[in-house]
Amino acid sequence: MGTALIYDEEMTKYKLLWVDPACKIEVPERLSVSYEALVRTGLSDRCVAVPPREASDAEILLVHSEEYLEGVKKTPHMTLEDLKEFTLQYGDVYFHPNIYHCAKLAAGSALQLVDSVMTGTVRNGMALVRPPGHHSMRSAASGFCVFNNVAIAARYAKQKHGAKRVLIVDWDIHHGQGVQYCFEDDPSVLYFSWHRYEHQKFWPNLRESDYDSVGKGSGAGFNINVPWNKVGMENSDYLSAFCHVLLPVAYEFCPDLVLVCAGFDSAIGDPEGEMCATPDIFAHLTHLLMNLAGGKLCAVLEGGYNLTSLAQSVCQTVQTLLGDPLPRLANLGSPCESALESLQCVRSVLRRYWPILKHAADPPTTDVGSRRIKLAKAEGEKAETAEEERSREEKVWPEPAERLRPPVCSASALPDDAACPDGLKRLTSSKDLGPLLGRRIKTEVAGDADGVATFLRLYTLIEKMRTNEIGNGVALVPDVAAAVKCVVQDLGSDLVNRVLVVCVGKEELNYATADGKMLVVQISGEDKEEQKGKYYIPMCLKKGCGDTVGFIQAVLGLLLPLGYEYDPGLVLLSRMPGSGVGDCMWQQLIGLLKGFAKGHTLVLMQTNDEACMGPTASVLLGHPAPPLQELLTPLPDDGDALERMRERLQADWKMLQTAVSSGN
Ligand code: X5A
Ligand code: ZN
Repeated sequence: MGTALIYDEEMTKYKLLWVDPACKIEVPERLSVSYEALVRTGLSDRCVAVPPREASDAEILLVHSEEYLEGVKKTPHMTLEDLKEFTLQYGDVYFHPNIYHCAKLAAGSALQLVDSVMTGTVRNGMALVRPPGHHSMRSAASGFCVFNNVAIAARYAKQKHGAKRVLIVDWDIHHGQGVQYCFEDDPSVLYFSWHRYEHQKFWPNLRESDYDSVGKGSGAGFNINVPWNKVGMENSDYLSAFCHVLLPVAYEFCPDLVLVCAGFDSAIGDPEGEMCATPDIFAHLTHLLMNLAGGKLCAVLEGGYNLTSLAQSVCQTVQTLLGDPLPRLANLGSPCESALESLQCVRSVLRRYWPILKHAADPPTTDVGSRRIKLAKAEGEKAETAEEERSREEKVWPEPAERLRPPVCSASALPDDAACPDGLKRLTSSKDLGPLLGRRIKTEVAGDADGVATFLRLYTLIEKMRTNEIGNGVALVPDVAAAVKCVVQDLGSDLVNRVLVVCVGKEELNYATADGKMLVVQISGEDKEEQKGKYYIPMCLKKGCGDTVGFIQAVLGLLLPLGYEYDPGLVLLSRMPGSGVGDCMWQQLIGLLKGFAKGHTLVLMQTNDEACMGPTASVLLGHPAPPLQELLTPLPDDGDALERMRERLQADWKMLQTAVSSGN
């Protein structure tokens, strides 16, 4: 099950033929440098090359009007003057004698990708296309776009492959108004877009790009706009939007297919977006979507105008689709006030439609909407100073770090009589512990044969992860609680800098974790006493871990943001026997946690809990987790508990914030 890559040099063969400052950034090199970067890094060789094809008239008409298609069809035969005139009826777009051909190939590429993914030829894939699509409307070209590639692909997936629900994630920095208009009243297609908005001052300057456009009629709630009202948004702002808005809704929506309007003008250095998120953020955005829809994900290129940033971002995306370990996102800042205001607004309008967001806070008290008009009036058309222009163009950022696949993906450390799942490498416990650890084992677990065996199994796995000889691993131990204690007290901090300890189920964890070397997050059905300090976070679910919606709510809203802010060097996931967590939820949890610590996840399970070895091994080996079906309405108590936890912790953990700080 591979990753498809669609590219054809033909789509570089059109360009702007006259002077138009608004269009000069949309150049053929966008495509060639992206592809060359994939070739240079060896990524393209690891993909399945799928050829594009032309979309048929019937396919284009799934989204566009006959009059519009007929109009575009004439462009290959037009004179330069006619092309200019034809172009004039639309905004920020240009035509060229070869663009109709390329536009058919771009839309057809998206369809080829959908076919490859929906038939199971590949697991996922990316199409590098020009022209982009998300601005084009039923009867109009717009913003460099001729046909709406992704919108056509969504309709096609429904019609040809029977997809019931399609999620479109538009991480391009412009609002894909064409996609919004296409599916506004359609509950079978959920459209999420974040975009530079600046209270309507940024192109395409539409009132309906704001957070309160949630869809119409039966499609109400299925259109999600996150307007960015300031430039300079960072990784933490993007991740917050995913954790606190998109992912909860996406899990509740439960798509059969994920389409990404993959524009990279949302990355640092882009002259259009002017944002500050680094190219490696796209590895995480991609990863966070890869456990939806059983992994069926199709990314289709949209914008991206800084050639360096674009090529790096494309590589990060494709490398993630291929399953390579995720880069660590060090020094994640806290989301900015403006981003939080947007998230608070959009969460508050969505809570009526999505039970999983039911507990979201009220909108901010200051009226964000009125600011739109006021600001637009006050600032007007402010000319950019030379200084501002320079600072916009001279952004520098480090090249993304190499993402090395370990020689062994997954390993196991098991008792001799336990079977090892296919694909996992069975390790025999190392005996060579070095002088320090040798001393510890003598003093602390002497005489306890089980304790010694556990210690050796964990040590062997952790040590091999630390040196990147193995990616992840699973250990079967006689007593999970004792094993966690062993890591927390004896092993963890000697070997790894920060360990994120995730405990599923009841477990006595009465040892100090105050120094930040460990962060313990526990999800259980047990009522826990009040949280002690910053590094021990017990989340109690009223109906226990079998309550899938409560569980995923806690994972997305609490565990993920904490994990991103903590940036662990190792994740220890322990499963208490009888926790009640369902297999699918367990697999989703492992899948999501693999985004931390370069994929170094150590799963601890009890020897008599072997039944879930298969599902565990499957996700550790890189197979997508099965979708969580039929999420029920979460218990109000759990929502409240989550909110109280957030309230209590957000001073220490900035990524937990979902609203502006009180007083604003
Ligand atoms: C696909 C895309 C941008 C159009 C900007 C027009 N279009 N000012 O990024
Ligand atoms: Zn764009």
